[in-house]
Amino acid sequence: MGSGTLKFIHCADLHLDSPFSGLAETSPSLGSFLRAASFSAFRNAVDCALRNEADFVLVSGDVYDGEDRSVRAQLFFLEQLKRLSDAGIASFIVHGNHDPLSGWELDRDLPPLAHRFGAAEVESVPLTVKGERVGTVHGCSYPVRDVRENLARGFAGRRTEGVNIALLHCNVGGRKGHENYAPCSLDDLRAAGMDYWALGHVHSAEILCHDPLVVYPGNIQGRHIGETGKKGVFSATLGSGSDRPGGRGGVEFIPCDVVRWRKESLSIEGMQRDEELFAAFDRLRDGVRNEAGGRPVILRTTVDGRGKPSALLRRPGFLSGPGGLVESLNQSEEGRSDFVFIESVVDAAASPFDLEALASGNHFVGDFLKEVSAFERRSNLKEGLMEVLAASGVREKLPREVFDRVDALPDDEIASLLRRGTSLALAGLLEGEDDE
Ligand SMILES: [Mn+2]
Repeated sequence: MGSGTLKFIHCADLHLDSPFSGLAETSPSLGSFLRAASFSAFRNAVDCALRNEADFVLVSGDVYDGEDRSVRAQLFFLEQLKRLSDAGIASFIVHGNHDPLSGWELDRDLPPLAHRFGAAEVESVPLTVKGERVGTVHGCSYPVRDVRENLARGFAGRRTEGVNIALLHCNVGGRKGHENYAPCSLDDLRAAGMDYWALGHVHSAEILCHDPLVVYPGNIQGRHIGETGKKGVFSATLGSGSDRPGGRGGVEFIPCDVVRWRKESLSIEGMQRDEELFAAFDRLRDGVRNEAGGRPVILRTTVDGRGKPSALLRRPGFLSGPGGLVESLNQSEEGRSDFVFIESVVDAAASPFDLEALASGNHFVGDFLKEVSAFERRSNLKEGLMEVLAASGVREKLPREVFDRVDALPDDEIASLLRRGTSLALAGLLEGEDDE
């Protein structure tokens, strides 16, 4: 073994051909852009390996989004591995819960320098760089989606001479929000004596340990509003010298995503005019656009604070629906490559009135608010709603389909409708409607 430094790219959770369900219906052009996003992000990762002249690339599972992977996704993946192989860059792949080996797959050859690990047990293959053996790569794929055993233990006792790298799709330390597949502890990983654990499964980038390096790169492209912020790969280095193989390791995060998801809030605190709300949306959008550095962004905005435009937000049809605020703002972004598309506006704003002071008053508005809070305190809002509808004689007049919709409302939605209704009623009672 000689001396030197190994350079490699570690990625995971490509989820190729991820459908981005939901937004495609809102905007067909955005839909087709998003449909291409997981592919473009992986192409960026491969470009990065070629540009940095990486020695090899690691792919730690969930290459495909679905067990029955699309032909397009399979052809694309092979094509990208071939680009690496043609440039003399080896690739090592394991499969995870989204793309276990049991799934349907085309019977095609991998490029010469690509190696895919089997699922029967941990497999160890020589790591050769520029014709010289520098160490070993160990890995194991999922035979089926639902792997509940601790696969990390199978790596114990496999360390060989030189640099040792392990690939595994797993849940370290029972992370919440991720299925508990191939559960293991950080101690299980440390015990195997590897130099680098190339993990997959958790969709946010995280370095669990620096010595040895234990790394989740996260997915390469956010797929929904729950996956916000930068997504990409780690560019890693490890010493391959015989003095301390695997030492002097380091990682650097490199974004590869082509569209970014963000959640931001916008405060209407103290606002008196609609003009101020629109100006605030413009400022928010410009700020988000600047920070994204040319990448398009899909943005969820929560409007909060107490101000006069709260009544505007609650106007039926103002926010969503045809011709509403969201649609209008999005239309003005069409044709831009650095668009900021508003996924939704969540109304968490309050009216400018001091509800507590009003509720304690001995007048009609005070009585109204006392009624509202008595209703809110009920343990079962749906039951309460049905009683009110029956007592007012509305219930028997409701058409069947309307009644069914009311009957299907969960309590949290009834509470939110009640807040909106209260705010609208207060605006009418205290300010007077100005547009009738
Ligand atoms: Mn995944």
